[in-house]
Formats: sequence, C-alpha cells, structure tokens
Amino acid sequence: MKITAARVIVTCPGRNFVTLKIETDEGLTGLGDATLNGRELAVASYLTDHVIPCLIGRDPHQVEDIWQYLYRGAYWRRGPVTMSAIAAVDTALWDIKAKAAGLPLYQLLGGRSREGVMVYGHANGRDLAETTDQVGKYLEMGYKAVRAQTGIPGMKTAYGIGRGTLFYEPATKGLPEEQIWSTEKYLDFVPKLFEELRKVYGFGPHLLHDAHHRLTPIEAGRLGKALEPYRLFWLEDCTPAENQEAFKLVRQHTVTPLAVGEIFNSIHDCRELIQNQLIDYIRTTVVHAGGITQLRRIADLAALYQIKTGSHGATDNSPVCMGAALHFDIWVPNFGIQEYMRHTPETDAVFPHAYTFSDGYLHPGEAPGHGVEIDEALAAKYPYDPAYLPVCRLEDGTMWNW
Ligand code: CS2
Ligand code: MG
Repeated sequence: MKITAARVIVTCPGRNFVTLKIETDEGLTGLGDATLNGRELAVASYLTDHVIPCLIGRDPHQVEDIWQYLYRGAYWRRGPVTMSAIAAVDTALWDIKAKAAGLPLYQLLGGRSREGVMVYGHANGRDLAETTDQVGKYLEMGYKAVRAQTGIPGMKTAYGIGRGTLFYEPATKGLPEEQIWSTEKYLDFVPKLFEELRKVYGFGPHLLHDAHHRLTPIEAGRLGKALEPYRLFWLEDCTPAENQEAFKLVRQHTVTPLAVGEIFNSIHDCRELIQNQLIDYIRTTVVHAGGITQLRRIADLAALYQIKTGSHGATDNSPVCMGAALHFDIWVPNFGIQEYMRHTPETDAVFPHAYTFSDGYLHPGEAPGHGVEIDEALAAKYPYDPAYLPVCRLEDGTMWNW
C-alpha cells in the first residue's frame, strides 16, 4: 500500500478543529486530530508545508518508521506544534492499518482489557449551590466520576466555569480575554466545595478537581492536605510542571492523588515525575503527545511505577482524538480514567463516530479503525474562526498562569 495524498481540513463547527486526512492507493483513508487550541494554523502549516510532502509514496503500514522519520528527521525535536503534527500522522496511520486489517484499532494494540472506559464529566457553577446542583445532574446521567469547579466569592472569574451546559469552552473570539486570579481566595474556598459535595452525595462518586497550574508547590501542598478528608480521585495540574522536581515538595505535604500532563508533548516531559513516583495519573493525550505510538510508551513507563493513565479529553481534542483515545484506553493495562467533555451536536455531526456513552462509560465501538470519520461537505460550511484561550493576571496586574 502507498500513501497517495494527504490534506489538512480546518473547520469550526462551534470551535476550531484541525484534521489530517491521509489517502492511499488502495482506497483506504485515515484521520488524525491535529488541533492545538489557539494555535491551530501553526500545526496546519507544519503539516501542509513540511510533513505532507514527505509522506507521499510511503507505505502507511510503517507507522513506527514514519514516526521516527518525522521525530528524528526534523532535527528540531519535541514541542506542541511538532508533536501535534506527528500525532495526527500517527493516528491516521493506525486508523489505516486497522481498517486494512478489518479490525477496531484496540485489537491491534493487544485487545480489550476492560468492558468500558470510565469517564469523568465537568460540573461547574457560578457558586457553591449551582456547582453542587450540576454535580447531581452528572450523577443522574450515570457518571461515576465528576470534576467540580466553582466560582469563588470575591473573584469575577475562575477557571472552569462554563459557557453552556455539558461542556466548557474556554477559547473566545477576538483577542485573549483577561481574567483575574487570587490564590488566597481560591485556597480558602475550594475545600468548602468538596465538604459540601461529600455532605450531599456521600463518598460513592469519584470527585476530581483541576487547579490549572495556578499554585506554587507549597500552596499546592496546602490545598492537597486541606482536601484529604474529601478523598479526591485526583487533584490536577496543581502547579506548573516544567520543573518536574517541584512535585517533590507537593508530595511531602499531601496524599491527595496528583494528575499532570495535559500540556506535555513527549515522554521526556514526564520521565522524572514518573520515575520518582511524584504523580498518580499521567494525562498525556493522543493529539498533543505524539499519537498512539508515543502514548503507549509513556503508559508502559508509568506502569512500572503503578502510575495510571487519565488522558486529557477537553472539547478542543476533536472527536478523532477521542475515538483514538478510547481504543488506547480500552487496551492500556494501567488505565485510570478518561476525561470526557462532550462536543456540541454541530461538532458531532461533522465527525460521525462509533463511540457511545452509557452509564458512566464510553465504548470505542467495533468499526474498523478508530471509528471516527469526517463529513467534509459539512465541515466546509464552518470556516476557521480565530479564537484565543484566556490569559490570567493577579489582582495587582501581574501576569500569571491561566
Ligand atoms: C482543562 C482544559 O480539560 C482540562 O482539564 O485543563 O479544559 C484546558 O484548559 C483546555 O484543553 C485548553 O485548551
Ligand atoms: Mg486540566
């Protein structure tokens, strides 16, 4: 088999998605997600201008060799743009290989290790009552695990407070929205949220929380300790992770499980965190961490240290990423949980998919490949519409981590 053509499809059915479609001389096609929120066209150009010309004429079955060619061959290694582009190629090639075999992708990885993929949904509200109410709605839908984020008294904005129900979309049109942050107000209020949630819903459901890189290591330790009585499934991105050693300080102060990795793009970003057992869940995902080929390597490394997977699954990861992630999740021995922020009906219509939700679990389906296609005619009706993620400042105007 030979790759005859490849192209990038950019579409905005409510939010922007970048998709790579690879075509072969045998008529099989594969899809890969290449969406990098707020920087979409950089990846589209990387693919169109620099990667696609190198793919034409290659055997799509050589998934590993093509991965190595794109990674080593660029000379400039790693980084979110490069690795999202490589991920898109890798995902599309796995899709083609599985379609050629007539099998769902998970069968090529080693087969099913569980009945379904436990997911967590996003509950959020402007205040404690609204957030508590929203958590209840997810539990009614059958979710076994819910992430809770709440508005904080005295703060106009807080991370994770949604626009619309069932999904949270942080990117906005125009220049980046500026949000104001107070660590003090946040640290005082968050334990009250989880105290209330445990009071109302008991200790049955798994509860998660995302601090979205806002705290210093010692503040993260303080929050983890304060949340211990409420037994969180995980506390996510409690502090920025460029300095992986920072997590030693967090670990010294709390036994609340820690999750990190949604912005990582290679195994090297998480190596120290894994080898020093400084985290409990690794959140690297198909689209931003180099595809299935790199993700399975990260998972295998993590397994040596009893660290589980918990892949990023926000709305900016397209249904193509979600489809591929679910095949990975149903196979990976050290699976923990999968994030699942629902896409809008418009997005689901552009990306028809085999995966389904029932009773708190997602199922990848049995379609050959990763089970996600694109309706190109419909996609063309939604042209690219630039949007940025917000930026964050402290109350005195100092730039902070969004
Ligand atoms: C978040 C994301 O899903 C998460 O845990 O941290 O919503 C993140 O903010 C977005 O994916 C950014 O594009
Ligand atoms: Mg997050």
